[in-house]
Amino acid sequence: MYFDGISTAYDVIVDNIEVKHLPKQCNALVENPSFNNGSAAFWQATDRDRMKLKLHSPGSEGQGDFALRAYARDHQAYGIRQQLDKRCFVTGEEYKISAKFRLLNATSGAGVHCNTNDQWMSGKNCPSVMIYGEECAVGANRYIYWRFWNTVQGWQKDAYNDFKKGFLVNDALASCLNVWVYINEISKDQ
Ligand SMILES: [Ca+2]
Repeated sequence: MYFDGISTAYDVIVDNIEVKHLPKQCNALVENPSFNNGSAAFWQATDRDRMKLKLHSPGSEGQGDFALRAYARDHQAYGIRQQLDKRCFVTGEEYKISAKFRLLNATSGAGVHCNTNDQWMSGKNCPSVMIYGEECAVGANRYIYWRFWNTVQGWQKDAYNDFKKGFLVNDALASCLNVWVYINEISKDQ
């Protein structure tokens, strides 16, 4: 560790320098998954000026529990995202994504249906999850978009609905400089 580029006209005073090892958290890759402390830390709006994020209660555990609500979105592409620890993505490793989703009408706030048969952005598709890799050494245009469509049957409009998908890390994903998880491509009317 060294400092340079500081003018010799100044003295340099430093205190309490530490280099800490931050352990990889590959078993629970997503930080702050359940908003338990009433905090949305680690989560971002995909486009800060075109939508809003707010904690929402009841969460999936009922009253007093929190979930995160993305609303006032002016395009289907907008949603929430979190950057993942890309050191966890080693070729051949398997991950399981799980989440609980609700959909509310953007105007009335009432629960709404979606169609799990729609494995594309139909305007009626259920919430899905995307793994997005940036600046990858392998892959089309050096970006990876893996969308995991929601195929859970029997969507209940007035309840939290389970989402579960698995994926295998390949060389392309393992090569990316940054990896994000996105929840987006849901009709802006929901
Ligand atoms: Ca929660």
